[in-house]
Amino acid sequence: MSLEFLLRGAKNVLILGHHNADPDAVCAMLAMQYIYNALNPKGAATLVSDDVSKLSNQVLESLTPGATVSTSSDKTHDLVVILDTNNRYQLGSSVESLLLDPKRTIVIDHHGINPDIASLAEHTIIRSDTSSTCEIMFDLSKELGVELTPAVATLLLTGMIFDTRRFFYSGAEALSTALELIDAGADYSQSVNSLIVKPERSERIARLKAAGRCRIHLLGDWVIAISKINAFEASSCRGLIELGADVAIVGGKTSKGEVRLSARSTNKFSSMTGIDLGSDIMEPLGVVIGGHGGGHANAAGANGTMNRDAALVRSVELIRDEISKRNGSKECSS
Ligand SMILES: [Mn+2]
Repeated sequence: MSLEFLLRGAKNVLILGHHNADPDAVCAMLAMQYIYNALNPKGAATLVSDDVSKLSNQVLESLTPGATVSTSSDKTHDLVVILDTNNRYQLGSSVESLLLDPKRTIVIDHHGINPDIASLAEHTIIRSDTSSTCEIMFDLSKELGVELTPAVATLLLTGMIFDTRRFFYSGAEALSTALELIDAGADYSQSVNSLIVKPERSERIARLKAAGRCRIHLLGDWVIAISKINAFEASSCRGLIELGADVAIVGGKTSKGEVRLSARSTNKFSSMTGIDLGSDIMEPLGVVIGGHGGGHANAAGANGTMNRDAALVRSVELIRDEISKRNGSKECSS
């Protein structure tokens, strides 16, 4: 069944993004709503995410004041479109309950395919070699013959700039898509400005604390930094990478007793070792903390409820095992 057929035939579409929806997810959701209404002007679309990241809220306020992403829906939907994740656990528990039969569900995503995808959606557009979901949305708009407004083009460019870290993690294809979006009216400086943040004092303190508590493990030539903090785990990981780590893994514990692990690595680390932080490290650690993990080669995470400290110790062992599995037996020390 084609995407066009499904979108034209649905009266009330539920458009979902992953929990803590980032600008790629949120901008793709708004573009999906636009494309759906272009094909089906009488249709109603509801945008839902368990929660929207602080940066995404800033992007929404700056680019589309008035757009709403709800945390739930009490309407009856006849089609679900899931964007920027293909894993039900990344949706968040409150949103998971809104899911429909896989026959009535479409997934559009650029992450690695989750093996349980068939239980989630029968219709999938998964392009793992694409740098962002927004880039896929632009390709789909062309395939569907939907002309974008400059405002929607700006949203898609913003999602792309965010997910590629300003084209640091992308190839020529993403750059040429960005130029096409600019040709379609996207405002580059508006996109860039919507993403600029000065971290708040609390976040800067968390990053500094993570650096202060950091344990350094030297695995061959690689520098692995492990730390604990109770908030801003992902930001702390990025901070540790900027300080010089090849891999940073930070474990957090929320006041509700939730355990969160965040991991980042440099491109050099993943390309030279072939280690995928999502499938090789965070998936098994998700089990250790009594939850689920996954993500990208360079950026991954896991959520659970227990064993934070054991998981951090295990993370170094997993990386050590993966390195020696791949390149024989290089001596490791910590
Ligand atoms: Mn994305």
